[in-house]
Amino acid sequence: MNFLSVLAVSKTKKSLSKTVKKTAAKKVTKKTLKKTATKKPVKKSAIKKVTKKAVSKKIKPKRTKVICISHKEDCDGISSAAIIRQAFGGDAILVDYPGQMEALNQVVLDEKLKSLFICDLGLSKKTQDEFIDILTTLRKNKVSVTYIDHHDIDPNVVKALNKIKVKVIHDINECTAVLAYTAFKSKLNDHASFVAACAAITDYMETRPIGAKLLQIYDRQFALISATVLTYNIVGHQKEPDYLLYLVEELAESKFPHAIPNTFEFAQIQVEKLSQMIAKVKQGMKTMKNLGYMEILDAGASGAVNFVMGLSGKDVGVAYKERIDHGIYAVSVRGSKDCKVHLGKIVNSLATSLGGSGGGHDKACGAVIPKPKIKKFITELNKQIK
Ligand SMILES: [Mn+2]
Repeated sequence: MNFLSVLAVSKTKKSLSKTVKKTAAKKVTKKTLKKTATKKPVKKSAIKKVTKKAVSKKIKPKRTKVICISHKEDCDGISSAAIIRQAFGGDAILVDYPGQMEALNQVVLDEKLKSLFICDLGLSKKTQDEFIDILTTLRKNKVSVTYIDHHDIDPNVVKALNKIKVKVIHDINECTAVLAYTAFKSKLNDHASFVAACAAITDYMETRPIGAKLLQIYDRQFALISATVLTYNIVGHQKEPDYLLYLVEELAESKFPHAIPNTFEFAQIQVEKLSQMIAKVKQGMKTMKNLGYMEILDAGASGAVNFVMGLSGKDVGVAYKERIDHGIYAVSVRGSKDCKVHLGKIVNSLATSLGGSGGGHDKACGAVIPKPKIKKFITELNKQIK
């Protein structure tokens, strides 16, 4: 459902520092790296030398750690992390789009990292080069890297990743959790198919070939209510990283969403908030020829965007929320069934040209737009989607 929806930007660093334990030596390395990076971002040889020096003073630790960096904002990301955890163990680092690169820059410093999985995190023109650079460093350090995703991707990025022997599991026709389930089925129990089916539902991909087969194992209504309650718990706990990690653990341990304490009660609170959102959107929404749009002040943009599209009567809806500390707008875009253009591709180019970033699927995507450019983003998008 809400991939590039970009919810909480600020908490990622905090949750990261909790997850990734840093030794003193690493801290020094990081400091040096940061200093170097701000002066000359490409001076990699210098960084490496410093890293080596710091490390050589002690015994090189054995690489044993498994880490999965996954999308924290929706059921597909959380379910993917749970499936990787069941198949390979290890810990999850849950991020939103603005926190994606920061997380990668952290794990690259982890001398114990053995294998890294990156799930349900699409790339944009702005992030793809840095992504390849970081993964190149990881591969040089003999870290096994698996990238599982279903967002639109530049074919040159796939080529570059194949070249450095990153395992790329990419298919725009199924959700990430279904791709992960299919790839690692032999390491998973029966319940994992339910976790994948829930992800397919919330990503609107339960009618795709594999997604449909998995859903058909279960009673449809049972799967729908489970997926929906899980989604409301994920969306409503975006600022509580520990709770999201707890959800990953419970799903990895084959718990049904209803068996996790208080999930239905919490979902009821979310449903009530959403019903209030309908009234707010009716009041505050504006339209242009080809789209409806609205600035959201007190909730996530991704929770409102479907209402903006639906209630505007247009085939494209845009909802955006200011990230005050960052000087940007987090933007969510949705298209109806009648929307014939690929919104993810258009938004990727447009956001990049305005100094932001973005992308995603044909009918659902998101962007980060510098604050002064938001009006331009909307008027340009309106022009490009007719
Ligand atoms: Mn997804």
